Amino acid sequence: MKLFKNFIAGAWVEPTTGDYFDNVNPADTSDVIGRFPLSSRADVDQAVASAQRGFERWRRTPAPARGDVIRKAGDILVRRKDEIADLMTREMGKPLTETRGDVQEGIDTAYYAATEGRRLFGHTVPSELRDKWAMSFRRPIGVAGIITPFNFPLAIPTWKIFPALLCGNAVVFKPAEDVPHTGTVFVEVLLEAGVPADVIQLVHGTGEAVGAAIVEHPGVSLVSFTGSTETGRSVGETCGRLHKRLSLEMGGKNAMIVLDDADPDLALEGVLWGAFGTTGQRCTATSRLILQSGIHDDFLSRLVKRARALKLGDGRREGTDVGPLVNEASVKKVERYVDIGVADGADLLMGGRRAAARGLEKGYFFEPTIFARVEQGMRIEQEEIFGPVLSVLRVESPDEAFRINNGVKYGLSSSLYTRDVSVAFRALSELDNGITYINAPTIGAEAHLPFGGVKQTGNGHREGGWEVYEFYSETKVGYVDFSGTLQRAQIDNYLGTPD
Ligand code: UN1
Repeated sequence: MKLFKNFIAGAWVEPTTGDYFDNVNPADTSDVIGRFPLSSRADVDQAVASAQRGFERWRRTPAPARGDVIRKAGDILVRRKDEIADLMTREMGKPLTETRGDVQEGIDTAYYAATEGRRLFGHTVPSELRDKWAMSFRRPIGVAGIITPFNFPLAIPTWKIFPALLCGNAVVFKPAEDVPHTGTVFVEVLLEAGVPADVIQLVHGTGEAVGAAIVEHPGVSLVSFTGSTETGRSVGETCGRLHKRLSLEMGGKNAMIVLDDADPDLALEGVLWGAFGTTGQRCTATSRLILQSGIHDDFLSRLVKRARALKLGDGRREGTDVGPLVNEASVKKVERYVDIGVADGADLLMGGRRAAARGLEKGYFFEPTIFARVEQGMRIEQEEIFGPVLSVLRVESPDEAFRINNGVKYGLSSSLYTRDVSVAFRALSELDNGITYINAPTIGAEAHLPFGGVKQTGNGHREGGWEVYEFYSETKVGYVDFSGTLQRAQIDNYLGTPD
């Protein structure tokens, strides 16, 4: 059995605990990928101490040179794309087409970050005084604690780590326990690209032990976390108490609205991909479908027919549409929500249980599940399930659909299918989400645009695009007075008449 290690202080090392956990293939639990460290606070202490040393050097490396290193990481990801996609599918289950897309998102993020090294814009503005310059520029912050989920095992770490490094910070990285192999390979890629050994640290283990130790460590100045809203709340409380900069990306309850005038074929393809892609385990998954009454019945019966034809299976096998859930706890959670939906009076049209077909018994497979007659306020309409469960609601008008879309505590993405351009633009301003798609499902964010949500999905920061660089750097202002005299701002320039 292969034993994997942490990467701390420039070396691959065993955890101080001596304890490990098994990383299993969710499509076949008899396939154990390897054993990974169950680290503790002591490992985090060593990682942070090394990262602090790394930061002192890296922050002085010019940003374009840091960008060159990240470009090389992008090149290595291009070279290893298929291999990484395969190992990612093996440890978390989604089909190869999706894991290849996941790696591609990392590549896109790398190349964007590389060029950002030659921008990182500040401002130079006129001073109110003579012979004085006023400007702002960006400075690195320190050690960044990066805590990532299982569903985009490469893309999400790259969203955070590339900008963090580009801005001159050092990183302590804890990948989700379900995807430690992808996290390990990503760190190998960074090292091969030339990230100095003490600038990146990898500490495997649980959120309770390692995640909490990173968040609480006084040497970690900023934290970026993607995961559940519940965990995010406690991360937020700790960071608030310790005055740390924090970026949170949390849950979603994303709706797709299909109006009577929409192209039904297009909407059908969209909802199948949005609801059941990644087995529904995306923060952006389409978990609510809001149908206008004129198309409701017809659309729903076509949807059920198409969803029944989705092929469940090992994501590494050609032709698989939907892979397994990631682990047993996820299956239990989805089962619990199916029971809740039934008890609350929704109509279970299909699915609702573990898949029992031959060849699937060794994995965490769950049938694509559709509930109809879902009413606003039911728990399956309000709460994030993170599985292949779609709740369908019926509305009379676009306004009713908008109200339902907005009536949840989350605000990540939304989608509207219509041919009416006025309704489409109204939706862009009325829907309370960080992202709204017109005539496309709730998933499909691109690396060069800001990603994130409103309300309890986030805390106001964005990943991706140009905005993320503001999170990973601090604005500094410089004034240079070359007049040779004391010039008092707000005072001397108002003493006489300007000439
Ligand atoms: C997530 O949903 O967890 O928008 C991230 C998408 C991907 C990223 C999603 N590019 O579907």
